[in-house]
Amino acid sequence: MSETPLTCRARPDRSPHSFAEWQRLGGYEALRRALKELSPDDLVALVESSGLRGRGGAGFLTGTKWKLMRKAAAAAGEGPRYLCVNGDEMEPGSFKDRLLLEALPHQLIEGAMLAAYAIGATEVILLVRDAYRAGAAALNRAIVEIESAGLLGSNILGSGFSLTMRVHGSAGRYIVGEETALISAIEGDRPVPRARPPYPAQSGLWGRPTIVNNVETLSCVPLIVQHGADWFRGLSRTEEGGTKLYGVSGRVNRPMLIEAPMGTTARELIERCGGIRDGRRLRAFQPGGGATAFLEEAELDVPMDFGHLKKAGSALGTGALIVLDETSCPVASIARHARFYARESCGLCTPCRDGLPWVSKLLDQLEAGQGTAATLELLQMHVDLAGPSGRSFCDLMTGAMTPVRSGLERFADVFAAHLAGHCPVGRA
Ligand code: L3W
Repeated sequence: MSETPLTCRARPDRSPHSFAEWQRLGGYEALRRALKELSPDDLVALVESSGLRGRGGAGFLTGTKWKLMRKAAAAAGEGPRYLCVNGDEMEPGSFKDRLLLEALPHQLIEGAMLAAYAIGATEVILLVRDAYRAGAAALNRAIVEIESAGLLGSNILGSGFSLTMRVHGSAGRYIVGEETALISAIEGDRPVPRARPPYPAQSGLWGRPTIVNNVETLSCVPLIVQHGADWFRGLSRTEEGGTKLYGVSGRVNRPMLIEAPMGTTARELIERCGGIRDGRRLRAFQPGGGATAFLEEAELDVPMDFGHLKKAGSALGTGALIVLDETSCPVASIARHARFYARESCGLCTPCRDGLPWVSKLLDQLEAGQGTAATLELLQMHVDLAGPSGRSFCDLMTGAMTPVRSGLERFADVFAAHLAGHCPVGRA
C-alpha cells in the first residue's frame, strides 16, 4: 500500500484520468461496495471511527457532522438535502485542493457521492474557486462521463439512491469559502456569512439540511470505504486519522505540496523541501496558512495535527506551512497578509470592514519605517479590541488579527526597530 494513498494516483503532469482509466485504477469500487453492502448509518459510523477531521481548517469530526445532519434532517421532515463541496481555496499559502481538483476529479466525485449517500443528499454542488478554471473543467468533464456511465441520476446501480451533481463557479472572493457565505453565493445572494446556529446541517441551502465539506476531506472518503477505518487511523502518527496534504511555501529551497502522515513535524517538512533557502536559519513559521499564529525553532518538532498545534498556541488550519528565514522581515510578512484580509473583508460588520484596512495602514506605515510609538499603540489597541476569540460576525477578522497579535508578541524587537526608521532584517 502506498504511503501517499490520497495522491498516489495523480499523474506527474496533473492531467486528469478518463473515466475508463480511473476505473482501471480501482475508481468507483468503494461506491459500488457501499451501495451494495453499507447502509447510510453504517457509512456514517465508518467515517466517524476513521477519525477523519475536516481539512478546511476547523478539524471538526466529519462523521459526527454527518450524524448531526441526519438527526436534523429527520426533524426537518421530507424534502431535499444538499451536499456542498468547498473548493474555494483562497487561504494565503494554501494550494492543496488545487491538485485534487485538477488531477483527481473522479476521486473527489466518488467521495462526494459517498457523502451524499451517507447524509441522504439529493444534489451535490461543487463550488470551485474562480481562478481554478482547470479544476472546474476537470470536474465538469468527469461529471459528464459518469452521467453517461449511469453512475449519476436516478436509481444509481439499481440501489434506489438518486443524485444530481453540478459545478458552481465562485465569485472570486475569499469570504465565499466561509460555509454560510458559500451557501448564500449558491443561492445567488451577496456572499456574506449568516449567523450560526442554525448550522447548515440544520438549515442550509434553501433552508434545508446541508453539509459543507472541504475537497481534501471528501477525497479521503473512498479510501476509508475501500481499506477500512483502522487502516486510515493507522496512516497517522497521532490520534487524528489519515495522511495530510501539507503545502510548504516561503523561504525553503524547494517549496512543494507533500502528502505525509498526519502529525508530521515542520522540521521534517522543511527538510523534505531541501531545508531553509541558501542554508540560512529559521526565523519563524506559520503552520496552517496566513491566518495562523507564528511558531519558532523551539516548536519545530510539534506534530502538525489539529490538537498538538492548538496546544502549541497555533493551528493546523489548511496545513499550509509558511516559512520565514532570518532575512525575512516579519513586519513585512504580516503587513502583506493584512493587505489581503483587509481587501477581502465582505463589509458586513464594522470591526472587520473598518478595522482591517486601518490595521493594514498602520502595518504599512511601520514597514516603511514611518511609524511612531503612537502607531504601535494604535495597532495594539486594534489587537485588544479584536480579542483572541473575535468580536466580528465571522472568523475572517479573528484569523486576520491572529498573526498581528502573535507577531507583536514574538517579534517586539523587530517592530521596535522599525520605529527607528529601518528594518533590521530585510524584506519578507
Ligand atoms: C452541526 C453543530 N454542525 C460545528 C460544523 C460547522 C462547520 C464545521 C466546523 O471555519 C476555520 C475557520 C478559518 N451542529 C456544529 C456543526 N458544526 N458545530 O462543523 O465549524 P467551525 O465553526 O469550527 O469552523 P468553520 O466555520 O468551518 C473553518 C479556518 O478554518 N481556516 C481556513 C480558511 C481557509 C480555507 C481554504 O482556503 N480552503 O478553508 C484557517 O485557519 O479561519 O476558523 O461545518 O457547520 N453543533
